[in-house]
Amino acid sequence: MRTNLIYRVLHNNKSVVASTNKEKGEMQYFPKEKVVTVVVFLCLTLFAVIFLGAPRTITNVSALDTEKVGVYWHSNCADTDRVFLIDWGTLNPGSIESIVVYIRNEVEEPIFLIMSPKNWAPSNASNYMTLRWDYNGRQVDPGEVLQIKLILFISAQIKGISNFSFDIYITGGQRLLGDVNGDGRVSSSDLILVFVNLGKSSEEFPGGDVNGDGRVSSSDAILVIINLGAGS
Ligand SMILES: [Ca+2]
Ligand SMILES: [Ca+2]
Repeated sequence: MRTNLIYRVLHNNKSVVASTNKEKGEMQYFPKEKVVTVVVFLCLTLFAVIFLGAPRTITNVSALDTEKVGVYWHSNCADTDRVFLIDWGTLNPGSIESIVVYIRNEVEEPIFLIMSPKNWAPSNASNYMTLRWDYNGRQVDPGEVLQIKLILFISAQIKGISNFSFDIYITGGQRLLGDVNGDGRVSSSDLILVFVNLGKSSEEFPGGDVNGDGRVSSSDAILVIINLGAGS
């Protein structure tokens, strides 16, 4: 087995690194500059792997599933503009992506919008991503079009996932009492929205006026608390 012993010597008035082959008793000389370059490269690589980690990006596509509403890329809601698929592009951990769509009420009665993500693949992807929208909870009349921003939050702690998908289900229905953000269930997120919008009128933030008295107040927060956990 070949064993090398590395040590520094003075050779022809230049500092060099010498390698002694114990088996053959030969002395080999290497320029100091080359050895320093290799050592620096290895140190930088080690630093990058340990402290920066490998570059991480995530690709993602969402299919759109709708009932009672149509989702379009533009406000004129042409049939050729229907949104069937949302490509979120390349995402980075800790980033936020948003996409603007136009949602039209396509039934003959006023509705409230309900949106929920589903069919996460892999299933644990939902631990690291949150989908929200800026729908303010107002009633949507037949044929009326709302501009809505869908916002995807990617956790900085995401790991083990480089590619995933989920579907976005958007429908219309009756308002579930206390479901301020229109995700079909009453949760702490709804309570936070009420507190953030306290004092606003129902025109400014319709979803927060749970009891319909025209203003977002602590009474609405109480109703949300009473209904916590309702919905799917
Ligand atoms: Ca909710
Ligand atoms: Ca109220």
